Amino acid sequence: MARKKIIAGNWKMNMTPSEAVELVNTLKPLVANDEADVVFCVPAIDIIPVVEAAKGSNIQVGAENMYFEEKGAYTGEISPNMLTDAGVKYVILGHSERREYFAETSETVNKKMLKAFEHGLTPIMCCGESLEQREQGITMDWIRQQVKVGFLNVTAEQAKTAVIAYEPIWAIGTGKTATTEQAQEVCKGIRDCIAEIYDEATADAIRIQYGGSVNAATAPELFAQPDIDGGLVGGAALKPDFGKIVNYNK
Ligand code: G2H
Repeated sequence: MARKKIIAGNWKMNMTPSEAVELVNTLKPLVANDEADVVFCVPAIDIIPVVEAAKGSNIQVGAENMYFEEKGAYTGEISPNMLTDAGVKYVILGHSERREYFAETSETVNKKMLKAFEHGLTPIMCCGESLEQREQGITMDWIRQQVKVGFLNVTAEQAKTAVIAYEPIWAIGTGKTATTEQAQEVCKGIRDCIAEIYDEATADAIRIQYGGSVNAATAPELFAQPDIDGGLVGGAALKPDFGKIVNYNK
C-alpha cells in the first residue's frame, strides 16, 4: 500500500501570534506539495490565527498537546473539542519534552490517544529512546513498550489513521540526526510491533515519521526509506527551509 507522506512542523514554544501569521504567510507558497500532508503543529495561542492565515493553502493545523477530559476544572489545559472547534486536525501526543518536563507518561498518552480518536483528531504519538537506552541496547524494548501502552484499547480502524513519530531523544535539537539506517531500523521495528498488536493491514496503513534535527539536507534520504513516511520537524520548521523539506522529492 502506498502511504501518503506526512511532514509536520512542531513549533514547540516559539512564535507569538503575530510572528506565527508572518511565518505562515512566508511558508504558504513554499510548502505546496500534493504528494504529502503538510501540518503545522503550533502553540495553543497561535491556533486560531494560524488556521485563519492558512486558509486557501494545503497547510493543515495541529496542536502540540491536549488534555483527555472535555471540560471542567483543569486550569491551564486545552480540550479536544476546543481544538476541533478551532479547526485543528492533528495533535502531537507524548513528545519527549512533555514526558521529560511535564510528567507525561505512556498511560496519560494512551488516555489522550483515545480521546483524540473519539473527537476525530489524528494523533501524532511520539516515542523514542535516550542515548543511555541506546547504549544499553534496549532501544526497541523501550519503544515497543511506549507503543503498546500508547495504543491500548485503540481499535485497528483507528490505528490505521494514526501517526507515530520516532524521535530518538539524543537527536532532538542537537543537530545530530540519526543515520538513515538507524531511523529505518527503528521505524520498521515500530511497524512490526503494530503488526503484532493488530495485523499486517494495520501495520501497512499506519504512518511512521522520523523526527530529530531533520533538515533540508537529510530529509530526502530519510523520507525515501521504506518505513519512514515523513518527518516531525522542529527547528527547521520555523525557517523557509521547511519548504525544501516538504518538497524533498522535487
Ligand atoms: C524533535 C523535533 C521536532 P528538532 O523534537 O519534534 O525537533 O527537529 O528541532 O530536533
